[in-house]
Amino acid sequence: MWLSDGHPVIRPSVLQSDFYSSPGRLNNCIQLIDLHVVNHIPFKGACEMTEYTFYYFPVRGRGEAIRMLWADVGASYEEINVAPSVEVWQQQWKHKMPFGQAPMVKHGDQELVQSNAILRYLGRKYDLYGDGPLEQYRMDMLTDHVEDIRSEYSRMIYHNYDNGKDEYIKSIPTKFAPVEKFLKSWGNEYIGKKISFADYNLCDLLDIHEVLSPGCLAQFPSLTAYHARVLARPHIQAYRKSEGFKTRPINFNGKQ
Ligand SMILES: N[C@@H](CCC(=O)N[C@@H](CS)C(=O)NCC(=O)O)C(=O)O
Repeated sequence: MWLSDGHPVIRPSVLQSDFYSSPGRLNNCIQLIDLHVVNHIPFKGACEMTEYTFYYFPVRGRGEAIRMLWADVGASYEEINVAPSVEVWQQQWKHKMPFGQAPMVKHGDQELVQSNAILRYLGRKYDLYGDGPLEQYRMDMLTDHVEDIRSEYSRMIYHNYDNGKDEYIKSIPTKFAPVEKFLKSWGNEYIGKKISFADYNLCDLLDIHEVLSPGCLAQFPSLTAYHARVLARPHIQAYRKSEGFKTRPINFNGKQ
């Protein structure tokens, strides 16, 4: 209901000069252009056809795995930047989020929150949640591990970058060695036999660690091959060539 409270939903038909005067809005415009490129749908009227609305910050953060999943399945979405400024986030959006945090996805009349729950929802919807209890357990188990690492990474990035970065980098092998071992012993192309919601999440985690410490995955051959395999998927490749992806910072404070 709160979506109809007058906040401007950005559509191609309103790509007017005043939109370019605000960085947040410009970012949304870029996202819509990417939507057109990635999903091969006609630009005119594209928004009328979008299935999802994504409320998030203009960063990769906890949104990127969701964006990757949508890109890979060819789903259409429009993105609302909830933080063109910190004040706008705090005054206009934060209290509207069930847990006071983003991302949030609007799908039909459902408002979905908690990034991992959103990924699982999409996983169920698009048959990206493995086959049978064992595969699903493996996806859940690695998603929990990704969450543990992501939380620690975020604490370092936002609260202890200058003093904590080196120590964090030293801990990277300990974090990824078990994942290497699991992927190798399971022997699949992905976590399961076919791609799943959990692969986008793990792939994004690998991406951001390669940015933090280039070459840090090289000591893990299975993980390196797995990472390359996910990135080689045609829709993922196209998505990563888009301006929206290329210009989107990893984190809100510019540290990476
Ligand atoms: N468990 C939540 C965590 C969400 C979260 O930490 N969101 C951050 C951005 S990634 C946020 O909204 N920060 C702003 C705030 O807390 O005011 C999820 O996975 O969605």
